[in-house]
Amino acid sequence: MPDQISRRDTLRMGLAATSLLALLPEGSIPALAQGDTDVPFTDLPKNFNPGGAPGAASRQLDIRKIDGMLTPKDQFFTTQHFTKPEIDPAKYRLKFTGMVNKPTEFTLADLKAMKSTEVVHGFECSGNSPRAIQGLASCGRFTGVPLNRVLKQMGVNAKAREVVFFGYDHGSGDVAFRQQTYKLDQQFGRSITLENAMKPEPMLSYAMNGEPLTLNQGFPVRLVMPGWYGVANVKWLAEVHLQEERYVGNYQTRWYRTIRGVGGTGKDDDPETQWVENEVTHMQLKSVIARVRKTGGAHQVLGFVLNDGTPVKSVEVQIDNGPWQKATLDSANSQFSWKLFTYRWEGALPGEHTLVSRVTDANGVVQPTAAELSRKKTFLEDNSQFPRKVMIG
Ligand SMILES: Nc1nc2c(c(=O)[nH]1)N[C@H]1C(S)=C(S)[C@@H](COP(=O)(O)O)O[C@H]1N2
Ligand SMILES: [Mo]
Repeated sequence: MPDQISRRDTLRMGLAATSLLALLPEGSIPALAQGDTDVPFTDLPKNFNPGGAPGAASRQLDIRKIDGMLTPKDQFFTTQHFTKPEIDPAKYRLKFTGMVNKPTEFTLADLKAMKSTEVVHGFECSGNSPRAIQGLASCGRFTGVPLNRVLKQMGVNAKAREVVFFGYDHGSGDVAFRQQTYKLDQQFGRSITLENAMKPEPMLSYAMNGEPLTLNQGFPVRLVMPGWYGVANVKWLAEVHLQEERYVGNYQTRWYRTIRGVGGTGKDDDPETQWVENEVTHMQLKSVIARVRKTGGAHQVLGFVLNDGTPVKSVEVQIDNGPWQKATLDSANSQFSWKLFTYRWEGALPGEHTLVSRVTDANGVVQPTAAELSRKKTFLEDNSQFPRKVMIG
């Protein structure tokens, strides 16, 4: 019956077309065409050099160079407190100690032999801000073993509540106690609750973008904490220690905390003001304009969003205090990647312009302005809107 056949064929073709559509990248970053040029920013500090001197210990990402989801390993930002430990991969050991049923040591080969997973993880240092032109941020595809699988295999004592991660790096650090500051040898350590450690995301990672971690990124193994600030992602991982008590190491409870005024009229001396102190944990919702290119007859504004993994509702761009306009989120974005966005700017006139972006998440949280963050006394967790200045030629 030709009629039926043709109906079936039509149906099949329709299905094929639908599934093809689902694969087509909607709103992906338009590829650079020949003749496209970058528009210069006029808000950069003099002698702006985010890459630092060759071989410098710390490096920032030149966000004007972002052209895709993954940051190449030779551009990925890096920062740390001490010198970088050079570890012989053949001698590497990762120890699990404390309140585990079977204290265990893993070699790198042991970890690589386990079933692996991947996550695209975009993160920033909690000290990243407009002052650093937001260069303490990057995004990589990390491969490794889920921490919860290792903990479950080993068995955790029912009383354990805290999981502490120590790096192989250490050095002299300032440890404050009341009016005294001591210079003491410190091993880099950070902790999370056992509840957070048992979530699916934390990963013992040994590869980024399909290659072994670089020395800068924590070779041979680092903790990857999707949705958390950089500091939680302990590099050169040496030991995972389970305990019942809170861990109060220097880089947990003192260096990485934020002090904010809450309540009252907003004046510091208002007796109604409460000064709330918190540890630096999940990333605060932020968007950044990174790059502006002249392309065809218009300009393309490109930027990124960082947050804790909550779905993003919208990103908007405002030009010269005009109306907020919706930007397009990139189809390659995933829950814990940075979220790339573009905005097509039509009819830009020659001269200097101010561009700013703001992001809103699915819970209705809106990225604050700098003025709205004025009650935050300490400089970490600056997720304020970042107005940029560009010169159209
Ligand atoms: N072992 C160790 N891990 C560490 C640090 C450190 O000093 N030692 N610094 C943390 C901080 S403050 C940040 S922002 C990130 C930076 O990670 P990256 O160098 O891969 O970008 O590493 C974190 N992990
Ligand atoms: Mo950091």
